[in-house]
Amino acid sequence: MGDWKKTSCVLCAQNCGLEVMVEDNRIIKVRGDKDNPRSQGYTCRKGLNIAHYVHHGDRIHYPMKKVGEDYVRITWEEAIKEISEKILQIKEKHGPKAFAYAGGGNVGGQMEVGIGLRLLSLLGSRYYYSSLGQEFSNVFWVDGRVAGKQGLTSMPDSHNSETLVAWGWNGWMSHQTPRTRILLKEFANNPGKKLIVIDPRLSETAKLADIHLPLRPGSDTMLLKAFISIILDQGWEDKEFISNHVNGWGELGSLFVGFDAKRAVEEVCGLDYQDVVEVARLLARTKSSIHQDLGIYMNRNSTLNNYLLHILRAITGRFCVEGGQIFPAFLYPIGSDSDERNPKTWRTVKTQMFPVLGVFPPAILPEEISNDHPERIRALIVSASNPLRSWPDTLAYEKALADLELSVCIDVAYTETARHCDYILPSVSYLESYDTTCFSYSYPELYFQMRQPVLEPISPEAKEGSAIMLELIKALGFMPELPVSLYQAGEKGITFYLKSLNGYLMENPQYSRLAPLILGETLGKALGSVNQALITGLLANGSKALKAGAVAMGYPADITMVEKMFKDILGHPEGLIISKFPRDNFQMLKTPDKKLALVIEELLEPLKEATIEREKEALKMPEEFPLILHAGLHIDTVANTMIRNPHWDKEKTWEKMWVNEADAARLDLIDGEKALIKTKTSSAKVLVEISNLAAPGCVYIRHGGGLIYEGKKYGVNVNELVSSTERDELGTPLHRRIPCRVEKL
Ligand SMILES: Nc1nc2c(c(=O)[nH]1)N[C@H]1C(S)=C(S)[C@@H](COP(=O)(O)OP(=O)(O)OC[C@H]3O[C@@H](n4cnc5c(=O)[nH]c(N)nc54)[C@H](O)[C@@H]3O)O[C@H]1N2
Ligand SMILES: Nc1nc2c(c(=O)[nH]1)N[C@H]1C(S)=C(S)[C@@H](COP(=O)(O)OP(=O)(O)OC[C@H]3O[C@@H](n4cnc5c(=O)[nH]c(N)nc54)[C@H](O)[C@@H]3O)O[C@H]1N2
Ligand code: SF4
Ligand SMILES: [Mo]
Repeated sequence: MGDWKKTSCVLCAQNCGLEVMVEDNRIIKVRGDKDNPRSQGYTCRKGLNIAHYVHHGDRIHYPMKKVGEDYVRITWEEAIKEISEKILQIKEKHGPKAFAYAGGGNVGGQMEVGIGLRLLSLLGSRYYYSSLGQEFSNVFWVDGRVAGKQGLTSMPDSHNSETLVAWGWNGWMSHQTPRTRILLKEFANNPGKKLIVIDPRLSETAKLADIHLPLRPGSDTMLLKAFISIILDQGWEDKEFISNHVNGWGELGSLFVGFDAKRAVEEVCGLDYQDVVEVARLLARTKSSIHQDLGIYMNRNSTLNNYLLHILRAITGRFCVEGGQIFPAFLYPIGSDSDERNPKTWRTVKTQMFPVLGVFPPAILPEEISNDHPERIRALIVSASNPLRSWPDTLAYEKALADLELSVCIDVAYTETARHCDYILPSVSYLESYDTTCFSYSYPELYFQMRQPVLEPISPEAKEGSAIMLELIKALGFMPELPVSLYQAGEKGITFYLKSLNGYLMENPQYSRLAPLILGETLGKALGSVNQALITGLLANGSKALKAGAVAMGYPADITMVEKMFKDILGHPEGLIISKFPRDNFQMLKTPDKKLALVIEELLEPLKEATIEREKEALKMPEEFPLILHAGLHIDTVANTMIRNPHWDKEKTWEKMWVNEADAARLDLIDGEKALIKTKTSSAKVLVEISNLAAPGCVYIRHGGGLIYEGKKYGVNVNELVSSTERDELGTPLHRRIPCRVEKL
């Protein structure tokens, strides 16, 4: 028998603690890890199937290069040399704007991003694209204004709420909060707690709801405005909270006066007015929190809706309070602020798009590559992301990759994207390396887990993504000659090393911006892992609040803190609490006065213009495409594109399209037959499944279909059906509202 080893699931952002039994370097059993302080033994079906993520027939075993239509094996030396030479040629000829970096990390690990972004900036470019730019841009942008920093997004403190609103979130399937199913069952069974689901369909989560508001798809703006006006009309707003913690309400409040909530609710949203009034009361008068998700994020009016959600929470006094919306603690932020009002913020050459949180939206990338602007993107490094299955408009992406002068894919698997790149470089998987993510939010205690390898590298030649990036940086000549003493310092413990590094940087201030690279290179050698070295760097650069909280827990207040904490981290592969943040959650705000800055000038006009008449008109579907395609359900047979062996999905959901009974009857569709779905972009054959989970007027295809495994394609890649131009003002795709029609075959 093998041993149980502690790790975590890497298949969604929850990173639940797992224990795996390993025999002959294979995972043979999996169970939830009760010792993990955050997930406490919780797992879902996907976590229990994690072996499929590492053991499958499409792992990449060595560097490869495309020659004609085939890939040939090359050595690491050849790969790094050829890629860096090509980069230098492109830089020389076309300048820094020719480079883009995509991905670099996903829900399982992000240590590579720190090095990848520095490579990009050493080349002189800021064109970083990631999946964050196709779901969170709108909320991150709104947070930048209201909370004072992009990406400073509040999380529902749902385990302590009395009312939980699931708004465009199907938590039963997608999780997105610790121990979700336990939480949802608690709400369903406890008469003192109310679960409200705002979703056009009777989702698995809606089936558990105390009140389900099956609103007309896309009518969320009207419902939000209605909630706010009802609360104001009833005098239910929290006046004390508003006067103590909110700036700008005086100016905003008048915009809701005279809004005909009843008419909006009944005529636009198609809901029962009394139900809506009751939910407004629960929002205002109980400990409420709201979890919004892709039904809001990837939908029309996303920026405005996120803004209205902030207004709703602020006037009901739900920010920074127990059971409300909490700004979580973190070791490192999810990204760095990029305010588009600053003239130094880059825009793209073709679409003139700006980044949010330093991230450009994937929907524009094909256009930024396939054009004839002299400064178009010509070289792309993509890592830990699978644009050809995950990002909108697969066909445009295929063309774009072919248009590049250099494309490099770093992955663990021979993915749909890898198959279109000039070079494929093998990374060790998240279960074969040290890594961590910033998504495992907690508050006020800062939970942290550094995953430790539970398997030997399955491909002996595979490396950490961060180490690969570092190799490229060295080959490009960006790394100075470092003194041997710095390499040796790493052997003498982390404290000694950090002092030596500080000394070196004091003497060589010109290299300060290279600090993480130097750390990764020198301490990384000593520790045998660049990622581990980077984590010590994150600890050393932790915020004041983090350090004060660590000292309060007994960590030393000087530079020795890092070594002590790092030892504890290594000694707790199940994760641990490393700091306690101030209980006063308002202190987490980045606005100068620690108040919520509720006025966003740019959104005042759109807010006024969102009238009942205009919304009614805007919600009409075009005659040619009368149905709404929900392009990508996140159900429990999907793990984004992380699991490659299709056979773990016994229900073969990759070929299905869900449709409700009335629509099926109208379209003369029979359960189990093939039908044709057509969008403005393309068409596909799908297997009809008639289901009461589907809302009238909508059809559903899961996310992550179209997998190519061992040369065979499985089902529909829904991103082939969407155009990259179906996006909003921040570049977010409208995947929850793709006009389509379905035809009987
Ligand atoms: N099993 C599983 N879990 C996952 C993932 C996975 O691949 N598989 N992926 C993870 C990731 S990266 C993410 S981002 C999350 C996504 O998690 P979710 O956002 O929960 O995923 P969706 O399946 O898109 O569910 C969105 C819900 O919004 C509803 N909706 C659609 N249109 C509207 C509308 O107009 N208004 C409202 N109010 N609601 C609407 C849909 O009916 C649907 O129930 O899941 C994570 N968890
Ligand atoms: N149409 C449509 N498209 C969608 C969605 C939708 O609802 N509809 N959902 C979107 C959402 S919310 C998200 S978050 C994205 C996710 O899309 P992506 O950013 O593509 O993320 P993943 O599919 O999780 O994984 C990406 C890649 O990481 C690789 N990988 C796994 N482990 C490692 C590792 O250790 N190192 C390296 N280098 N690579 C590794 C995997 O093999 C995979 O190729 O998809 C989005 N795409
Ligand atoms: S997929 Fe998410 S919820 Fe399921 S076990 Fe993994 S981390 Fe936990
Ligand atoms: Mo996501």
